[in-house]
Amino acid sequence: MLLIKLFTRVFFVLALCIGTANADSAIKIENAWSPEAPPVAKVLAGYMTIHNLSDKDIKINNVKSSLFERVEIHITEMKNGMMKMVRQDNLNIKAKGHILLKPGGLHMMLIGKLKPVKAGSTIPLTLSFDNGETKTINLKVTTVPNHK
Ligand SMILES: [Cu+2]
Repeated sequence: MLLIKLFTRVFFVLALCIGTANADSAIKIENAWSPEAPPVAKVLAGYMTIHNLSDKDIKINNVKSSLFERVEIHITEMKNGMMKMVRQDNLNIKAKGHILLKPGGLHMMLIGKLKPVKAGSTIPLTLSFDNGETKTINLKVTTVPNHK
């Protein structure tokens, strides 16, 4: 009888541990925002901070939004004295590190707007990572920068 009780207890603790491990996410996204653009604009930008809380590097496989035809990750660079945007596929986030997407640097390029986007509303964005995680966040559409 005692043995059964003990076994039940051990099993319960084990189940609890597995449950916690599954609930833990390696990715944390903060300060997601998009500057308000004129209604005619078909392309918008998205900014945020993406943290990798795990001890392994994680790459961004894909980003999409139901309000846009497609989403790309770009970096703004100076090349031969010209500002140029370079597409960043499978962008890496170092173990225990983070990437900062902000005006003038790394950013999400939201291409081919399908519906009107007004200040005060949100843009849903779904990011998938090579650790198997998928995260859906909302970019706050605002005139006020939200980055730190
Ligand atoms: Cu861009």
